[in-house]
Amino acid sequence: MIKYENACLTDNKTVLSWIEEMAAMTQPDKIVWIDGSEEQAEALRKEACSTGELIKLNEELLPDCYLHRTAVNDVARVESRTFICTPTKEEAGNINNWMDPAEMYAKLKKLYTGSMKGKTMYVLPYSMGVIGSDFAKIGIELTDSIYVVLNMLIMTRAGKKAAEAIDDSFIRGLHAVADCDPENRYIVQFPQDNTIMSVNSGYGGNVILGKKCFALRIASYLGRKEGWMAEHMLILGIEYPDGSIHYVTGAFPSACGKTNLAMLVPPEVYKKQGYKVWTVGDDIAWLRVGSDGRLWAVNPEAGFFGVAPGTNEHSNPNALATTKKETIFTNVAYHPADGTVWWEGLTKEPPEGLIDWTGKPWDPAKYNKADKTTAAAHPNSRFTTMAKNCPCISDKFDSVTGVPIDCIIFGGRRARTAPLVYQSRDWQHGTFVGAIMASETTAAAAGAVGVVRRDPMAMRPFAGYNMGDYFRHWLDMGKVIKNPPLIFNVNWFRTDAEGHFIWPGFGDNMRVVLWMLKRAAGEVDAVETEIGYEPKPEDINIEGLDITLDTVKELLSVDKEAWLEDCKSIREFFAQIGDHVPQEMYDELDKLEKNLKK
Ligand code: OXD
Ligand code: MN
Repeated sequence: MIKYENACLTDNKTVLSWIEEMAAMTQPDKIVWIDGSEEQAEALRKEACSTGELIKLNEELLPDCYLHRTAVNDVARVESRTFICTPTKEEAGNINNWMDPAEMYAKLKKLYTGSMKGKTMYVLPYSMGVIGSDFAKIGIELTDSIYVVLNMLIMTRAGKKAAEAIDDSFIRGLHAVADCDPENRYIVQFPQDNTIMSVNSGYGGNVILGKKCFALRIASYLGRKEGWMAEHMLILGIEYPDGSIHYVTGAFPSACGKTNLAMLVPPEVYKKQGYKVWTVGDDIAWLRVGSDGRLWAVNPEAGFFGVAPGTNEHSNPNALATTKKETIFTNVAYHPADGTVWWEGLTKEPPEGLIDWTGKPWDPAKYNKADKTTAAAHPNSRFTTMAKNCPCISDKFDSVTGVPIDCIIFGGRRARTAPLVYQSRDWQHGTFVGAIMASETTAAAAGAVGVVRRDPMAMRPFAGYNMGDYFRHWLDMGKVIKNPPLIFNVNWFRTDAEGHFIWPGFGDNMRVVLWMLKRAAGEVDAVETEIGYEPKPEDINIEGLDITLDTVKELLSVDKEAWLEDCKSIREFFAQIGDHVPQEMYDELDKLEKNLKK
């Protein structure tokens, strides 16, 4: 029998024997249950400050905020070391890394054995979703990192109440920092075993197991099995002057401004009419069909794990305001003179005397914008912050039913191909529109088109099973959603011949979202094009903007040659996914090509 340092929060035998087995393997000195109390969290923060794991920031300027630095070789999710270990490779598909589960368990066992010697194992029960709601799922993360515990306390609903809701279907997560050896770093999902194992990393996305590992990879697998959807989507509510609120979800690959859209500030023209925006989620949506036949969404998380660089008063004042208290900053720059933090883009000029994200004095003279390695904050530096502190958090954030969705928005970063917005003809076409999502790097100054990365529904790194079967699940869901949301694609990043962005973006994206909501309400006509329905240019409100109707026409133009080229790359990508791609996706592709060649 193992000895717990404090009261055990469950007597569930499956849980206890799993903890026993994991403890026998990792051999911690102590085992501590995390109860979610402020006293325990505060004691852990103090302990982490005493060892240097955390640095306490200025209590006046940033109350209850801390800085953490990861190892320099451990600063991002590592897709190359992330595995989906299903019994057969076919179940995981060609897009995921796969290894035979028995082989992977044996490999991991070696890495975990004795890895917690001299350390404490924390047992953290948590819920993704509001405890007690139909959506909620319970997990337990075992970790040897206080940083992980404190992040999970922000990002999930963790502690005693979650422990009370545990049953045998709980998701098992084991995390050990071990030697933080990148050559032996593994982030592994065993979907059939409800199990996540992460070793040799201390960085957010690899170790905050409730987030990508559970709420997307494992949950997408469970969603398919149980008839719901786990998606990499923000959830946003738009309040009209009459007080009604209409909700949309949006899936975007990284670097497309997803957190900014989730917390957008309405342009003046709408603000003065009384429009407001409410954030339900910035990263993950769990979606179920309601008894009214509509699709309902919850955000299973309790916090935001956002990218810091580029966040400022202009780009995202709501996110910035959220980080002003009870926040953990990871790999940002430190300003010892006043105990605050800084990152590129926070202010025009950096304060003097910064310590860079690696802990060394930063020399601004050596900073070169084009070379990210010279930055004071790591380009993927983060804030972990509480949703409840967000000024525009929705009052439905804690709702057990979630919110009904009128529109699903897909988007990517395309210099030329995708127009500002288009609507799919129906659910099947909408699934295709999501399946062909892509983002490309743009050499902005030269206007050159960069490399295209296909990222279906922004789920490429997060689908817990074969991508072809994931498309099939979307099609199947379409058959049971009687009143489905409309599906759109947007591109905020269209450039002119000189490579300048044409659309202002940020809060002005609301102008496009409002057109979508009008479509959903049947209040506005659209023009049928080769790729789907587009707005009449005059239906995009440009009042107060520095652009003309001609610019909107340009933003909506369809470059048939570029699209036909794109079709070739889509066909190659579908071939890469393999023979699980549903025939319906090829039918849509054929139709698109035919339309473009007409
Ligand atoms: C994230 C990501 O951190 O998508 O949200 O990478
Ligand atoms: Mn994400």
